[in-house]
Amino acid sequence: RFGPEFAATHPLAVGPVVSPPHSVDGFVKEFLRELNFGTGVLLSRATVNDQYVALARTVAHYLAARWLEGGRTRREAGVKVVGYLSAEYLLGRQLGNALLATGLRDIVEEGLESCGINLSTLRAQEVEPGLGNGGLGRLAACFIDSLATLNVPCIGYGIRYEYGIFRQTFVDGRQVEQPDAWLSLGSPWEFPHPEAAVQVDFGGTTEEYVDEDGTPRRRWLPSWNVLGVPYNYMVPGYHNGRVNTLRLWSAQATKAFDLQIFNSGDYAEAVRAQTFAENISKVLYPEDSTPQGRELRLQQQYFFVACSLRDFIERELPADFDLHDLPERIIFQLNDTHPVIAVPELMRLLVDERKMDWDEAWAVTQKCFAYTCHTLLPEALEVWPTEMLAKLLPRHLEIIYQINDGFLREVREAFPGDEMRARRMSIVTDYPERAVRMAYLATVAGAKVNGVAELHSQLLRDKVLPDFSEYWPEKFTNVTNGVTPRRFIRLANWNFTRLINETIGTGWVTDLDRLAELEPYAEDPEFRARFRQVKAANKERLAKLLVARDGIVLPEGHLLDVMVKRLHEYKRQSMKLLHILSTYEQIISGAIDPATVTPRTFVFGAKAAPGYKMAKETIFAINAVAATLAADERTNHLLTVAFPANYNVTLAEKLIPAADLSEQISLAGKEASGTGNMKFALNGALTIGTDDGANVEIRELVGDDNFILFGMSEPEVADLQARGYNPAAVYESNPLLKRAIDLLASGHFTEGNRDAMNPLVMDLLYNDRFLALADFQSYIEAQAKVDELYADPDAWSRKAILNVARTGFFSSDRSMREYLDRIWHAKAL
Ligand code: NBG
Repeated sequence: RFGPEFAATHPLAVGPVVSPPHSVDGFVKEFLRELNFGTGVLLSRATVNDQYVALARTVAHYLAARWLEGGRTRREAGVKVVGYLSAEYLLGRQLGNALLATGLRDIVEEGLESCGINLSTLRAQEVEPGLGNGGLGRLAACFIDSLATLNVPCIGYGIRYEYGIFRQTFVDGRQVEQPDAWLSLGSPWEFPHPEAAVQVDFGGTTEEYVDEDGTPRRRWLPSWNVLGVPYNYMVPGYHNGRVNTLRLWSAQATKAFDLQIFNSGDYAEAVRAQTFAENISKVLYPEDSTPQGRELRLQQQYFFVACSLRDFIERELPADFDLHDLPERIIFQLNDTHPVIAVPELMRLLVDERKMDWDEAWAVTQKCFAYTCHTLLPEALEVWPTEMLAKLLPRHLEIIYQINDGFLREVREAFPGDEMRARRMSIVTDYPERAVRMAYLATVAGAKVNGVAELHSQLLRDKVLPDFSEYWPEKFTNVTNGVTPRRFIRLANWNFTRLINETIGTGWVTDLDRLAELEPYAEDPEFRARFRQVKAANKERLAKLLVARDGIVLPEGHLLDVMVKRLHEYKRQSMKLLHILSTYEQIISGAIDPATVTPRTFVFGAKAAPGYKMAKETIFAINAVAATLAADERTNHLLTVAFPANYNVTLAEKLIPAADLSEQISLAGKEASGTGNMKFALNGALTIGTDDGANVEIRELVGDDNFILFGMSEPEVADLQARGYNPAAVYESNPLLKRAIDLLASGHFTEGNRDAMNPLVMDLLYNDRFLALADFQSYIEAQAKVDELYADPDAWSRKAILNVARTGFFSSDRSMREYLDRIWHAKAL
């Protein structure tokens, strides 16, 4: 029975693979089998972690059946695949999402109960894979979720960091970073394939040689290498049977250690090469939007794209595939500049290794890539010194020069005599040092270039890449970001989900525009009352969590005002703090009657990059204010500041559904899009925000009456900066602001120690790069309007419901459809 015949025909060998039965009995059998034979323990002796691992593995079996099938049908159909290249994926916990995708939740809950196990206890055991910093990484996770749900074949490629984004703790109010050892208990969601490891070369030199046909060619003679081991993760679609792949690469030494040196007793030296190699995927760089140009980072970038291109070409395509047709089978999306070194790598594969003609290879390459820019901050646009490239990737540097030569030839032909333009557009710059501008390389190579919100795409065209958009207007486009409704409404906000389902059915989960059907219910007092019950229940759930997690007590009945995002000056957490300080100062100085103050709890969640001084000073200030306010009997029933440490996806899922007010207060023209803003609106919070990023589109959709706008517009900002901005003068001229800052500087929050607040105070007064003082008055007035609106619960909930009903546009399913139609030209299977 088990001869060659079996191997060639039986479903167990070639598929279709059958999933375990979807029944309580079927599940319990699988679960116990996994616990016994996968984990090697008896239920009677199993720890919570054993149970969690066995459960995760069991659920993974159900998914794997579909995964294997999907991979097979995709390869057979020979369709175009989206290769999402991203250095970050901020996935969040996997178990809840897998249960949702498979529809197994109720079966699992009942089955576990019959074993005396509580599902929520096991869910709480999961450590989230924090393989990203913030919006960019979370966006990648939302996108792959949507592609799976749209039944579009996609392989997400990235890095399996051994340590993800650091765990934030506070010591005396200051941020202290702990390594994120997310793998210390193992990860039941990954499928390692050490046998499929790919070699990645680095260093060395290049040389010219003459090939068999007598053609002179160049080749790379690298000096060292590492192995990339693929770890596969399943990315399930929602209730559609599709499971895509996320393939994360882990670096390993090609040679574990030197036995000769080891035997001679120098143990450290014997493993040096191994340690060096494995450093490449050791830890995520913790800078959000402001990367430091470090050599290890370039190693990481090249490492994962080299693995990914090889993987796709050699393992996903038939052996005899003609690479001239590559654009029919793959589109690589460059998630910011981090993976852009893939461009010269593909050229090297085609020209050096496959001996394709340069021009043909360039034509192929230009069709295989598209580039998304996620920032406007000049310091965030990656630039690699040619010296570093020459040392690490000498052949790639030559290829970049050759690409640039060809491109500049084109530019000079198109604009004869305009040498300044050619210099401005050159991929290689000489100032302040000779370096490669990765955004330019991506723009030249990419079939399309997009920004992530209307305003951002416009500023990208007009301010960051004006010469390029003039030259190639049709290359530039916008795709406004989105978020997955599965994780951020359906999973995170079950209370609200139930209400929505009862009102308009369940179709919205995969068709978020249908939230529009809620619009008439905004006028229904009973629906509004139920909406308020949902908020109250979510606040209660959050309060329970924060007591247990952080020992933070949330007062009842407060307006919940939330600002969660990375700590960055342009996002202006310090302006939020000034609002709190001003309110507090006015109460204690007797300027306002406490009875007129709307009781508010301000929640912050924010990690600062470890080397970002001013961001860390801001964290210290928030914590100091939080502590002082908590102890002040005059105000603590009215104003509470809560700053739970280590904000992450798991906490976001509890915080966002509880929020009344969403703080989106970046300086206009600085936040490319924001995606938290979308999650809050979709969960029924009102936004107080500037005209920045996707706030603009949120406001347009929900209407001016349902959005609290303040602050300068982007042209006004540009204008003020051109005229010369003097924060100290604003401070002198605004008594409210002056009193707030004076109080901060007075030592009131630091037991009389004035020096402690000095860095922040001085920066606000004499630098204030992001014009917090300039927008302060407008912000305070907008906050007063918030209080006024909140005083009428019915009117407030009406606005909140309209926010939900009108923001279905911000589903990442919609974003993905736009990429598919306008950029990728790929289809659902
Ligand atoms: C971030 C932007 C956000 C945006 C996300 C996702 C980087 C470089 N950019 O505004 O700051 O929402 O990308 O597009 O992290």
